Amino acid sequence: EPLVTDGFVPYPEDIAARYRAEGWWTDETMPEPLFATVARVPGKIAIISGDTVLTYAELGDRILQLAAGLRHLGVSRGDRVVVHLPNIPEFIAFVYAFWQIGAIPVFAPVAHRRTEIEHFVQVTEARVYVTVAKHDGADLATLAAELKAAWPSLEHTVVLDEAGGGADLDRLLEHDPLPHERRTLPADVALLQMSGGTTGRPKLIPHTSETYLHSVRQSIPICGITENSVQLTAVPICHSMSVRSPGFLGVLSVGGTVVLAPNGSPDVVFPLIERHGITQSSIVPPLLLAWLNSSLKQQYDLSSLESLHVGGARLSVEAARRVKPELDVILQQGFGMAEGLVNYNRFDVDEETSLRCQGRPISPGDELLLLDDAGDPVPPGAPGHLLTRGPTTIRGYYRDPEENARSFTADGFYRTGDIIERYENGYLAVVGRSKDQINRGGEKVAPEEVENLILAHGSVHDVSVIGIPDQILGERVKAFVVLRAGADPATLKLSSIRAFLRERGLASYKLPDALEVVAEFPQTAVGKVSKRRQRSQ
Ligand code: J2J
Repeated sequence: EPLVTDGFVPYPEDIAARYRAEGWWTDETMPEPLFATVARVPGKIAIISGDTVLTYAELGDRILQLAAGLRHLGVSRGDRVVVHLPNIPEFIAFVYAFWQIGAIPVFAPVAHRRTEIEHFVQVTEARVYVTVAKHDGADLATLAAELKAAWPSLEHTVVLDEAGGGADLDRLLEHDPLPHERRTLPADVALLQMSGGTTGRPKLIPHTSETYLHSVRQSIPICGITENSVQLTAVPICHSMSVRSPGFLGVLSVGGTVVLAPNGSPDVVFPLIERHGITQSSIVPPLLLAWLNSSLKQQYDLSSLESLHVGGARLSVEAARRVKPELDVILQQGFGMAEGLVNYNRFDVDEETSLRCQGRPISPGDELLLLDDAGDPVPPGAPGHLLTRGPTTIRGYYRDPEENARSFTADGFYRTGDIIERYENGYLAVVGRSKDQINRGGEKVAPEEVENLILAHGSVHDVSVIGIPDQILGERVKAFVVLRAGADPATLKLSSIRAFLRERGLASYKLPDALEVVAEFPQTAVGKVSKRRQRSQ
């Protein structure tokens, strides 16, 4: 029997039937492609992270042992669990262990703090929270204890030490491994991913094995992933680019090797590329720029690198042009969204397309609409609002009917908030955005979320948060603030607002990079804050 997850918007039955008949949705659940590889090439290396090297057999055993420990805690099919880990092998082991027992992991970026994590626990009624004791100076062990005390649904916390081990892990590993059997169905909700967000709270994206594995299977050949691939994970591991585009799911389903880096800075990743013969990585534009601009480039042998998938934010044509001559790799631009749709440039495109476009859809089932402001289709090459529907794209956010009424049309198209052009050759270019969101080097910030927290500051009467241009990140976060009558302007420095937001437990990438105190905000004709005019000030 399929699992009924309340708050999940199902696909209409005729459409689901079509996706299955076309072979886009298959009879596979999340762990099965990996365990097929474990059976095929048990001795091959699956994951490398620092000094840790795991073969497929070891990874498979580790997952089944963890699955047994989690089952022993009473975790079972349909339970929501929050996984909040850095780029360490335990991220992969835990999400597969949860999939193995049919639980639904929420992929929480490790940069998230109390505000975001508490929201996820509350909305999903999570039963388990998995994290590390400390990250980037934050005491997550204390956060785990506080959340457990505050939220009755949260029965178990697993706090790993910084190396990924510790007593909590040892306890989970005390049991005999669970046999690898199917405990969930392909149409069950398999995971919840965070959306970029435009509202006060991050929204959650429910994917099933059917939608997610279709995306992975399509990505594998387009990104050239084979059993000889050695993939570098240099952006946060919970991001779609690291998970499924083509991600560790892609690599582990064909028997390649995944190398985890704690971050993407050249001094960290160049030695890894040389040492492990990295062939592919999916990265965001600021990382690509850091690699291009690094003087370390000459000191390491980067010749194993074949292709770089660059996406998540706009890449300038100038930077794109430098990739081939300076790094001698294929630049594969992509434009995707955690909600589903993914586009990549194919390896055989002409040079201009590879520099200027961000791909075309990966699934023959993807439907794209490009509409003008009045809702009419635009001609080829003209900018339009992108709406999409298809076998990798969700029909609604998790437990959020109000947002769904805004973000999805009655016939199930997702309003991406992106403005794109589509050319005669089928390739797309992202040219703008209509949603109120800041894309800070690929990390998405919802102004409203930051504004709501700043409004709680005693000196603040009103606030407006916008994105301002940045050479490296593309955009940075700026807050305009109107002081409360009588408030002391000296209490409102950028550093004090940042400290205030940190104390409230907001992820650091959302903190304002700039602050300006103003007497009033520019208004639109209807008396709303004109963010457009603030941007041009
Ligand atoms: C401009 N904006 C872009 C690009 C995404 C693969 C690749 C990326 C993501 C991702 C992903 C862009 N140029 N090349 O999930 O699987 C902006 C758009 C989009 C939003 C989605 C994947 N590539 N964007 O970035 O959910 O605004 O997914 O709607 O994080 O990023 O963000 P996210």
